[in-house]
Amino acid sequence: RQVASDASFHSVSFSESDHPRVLITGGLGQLGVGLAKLLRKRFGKNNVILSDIRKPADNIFYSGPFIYADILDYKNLREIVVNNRITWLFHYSALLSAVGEANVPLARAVNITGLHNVLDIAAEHNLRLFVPSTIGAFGPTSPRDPTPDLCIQRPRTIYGVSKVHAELMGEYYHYRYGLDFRCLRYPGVISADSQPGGGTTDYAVQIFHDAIKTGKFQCNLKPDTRLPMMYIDDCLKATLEVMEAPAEALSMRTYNISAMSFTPEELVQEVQKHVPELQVTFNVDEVRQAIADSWPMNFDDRNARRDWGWKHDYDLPELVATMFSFLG
Ligand code: AKB
Repeated sequence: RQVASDASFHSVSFSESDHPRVLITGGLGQLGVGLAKLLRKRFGKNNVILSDIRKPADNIFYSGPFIYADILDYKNLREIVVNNRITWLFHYSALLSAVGEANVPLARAVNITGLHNVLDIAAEHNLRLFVPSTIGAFGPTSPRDPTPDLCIQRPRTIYGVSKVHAELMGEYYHYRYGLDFRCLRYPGVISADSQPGGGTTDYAVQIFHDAIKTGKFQCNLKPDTRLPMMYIDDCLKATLEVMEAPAEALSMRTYNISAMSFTPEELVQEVQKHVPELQVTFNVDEVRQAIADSWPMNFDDRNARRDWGWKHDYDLPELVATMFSFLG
């Protein structure tokens, strides 16, 4: 009897463990809620835990498990991983480029010390770990058009420095301790139902809200500033795909991913096809402009396309039409 109940206990936990048990840190930023939705569809609602240090809105709280997790509190994070038998961790806590320049000590703590905690816990508990990197991991001495996976990386923002550090530390833990570290360098991400916070590419989200609300948009970058961009669904799709890719398909652990590149001028033209009366003025923010001028203009993602079949679905016209169909 004792043996039978033990066996049935094991068979239940075995079938549950067919799916990864996922934790998303920094889950209330631009990408976490959308990622949780995608992963819950695939792995089951209760296998995906969203976490943050902020209080979630009711709809987020009730749509699946949510937990308080402070990545700077090593014991709190370890307790969550252990108690919930986490097997995959998506580490989204970070201060973005512009807001990082406004508070360097906090950016250093969250983006670097927080990453160290996550890496140690992931290595100790044998987790598969995803850490997003960015076009911001490149700098003025990198080739900008296009920017390949492997080239000079000397970023001049604390955000960029912390992301190069994350790439190198994750790869080091992979080769030294066997950590299953996977990393994508994201372009600027454009989403309808979540807002970015404090990035250089934020203008490309704000324009949609302003076009609908006021018909007036003030752009904080120069009209000809070209940056790589991506619609959120493509970004989340790539993230899940690289996490599911068989290890032997990955010739590298950090990949550029790309979908399109545009300037504010080109985005305005496309937006005006939907809102012809939109009025645009340019009021350049010097900090953001200097950052953008040091970043890639076009991103070379051939390695991702070759190794694990990355393919984007949204170009500029589809992106703009989709944004208006959500917001309009
Ligand atoms: C930012 O602008 O800081 C981010 C990014 C490109 O990493 N959106």
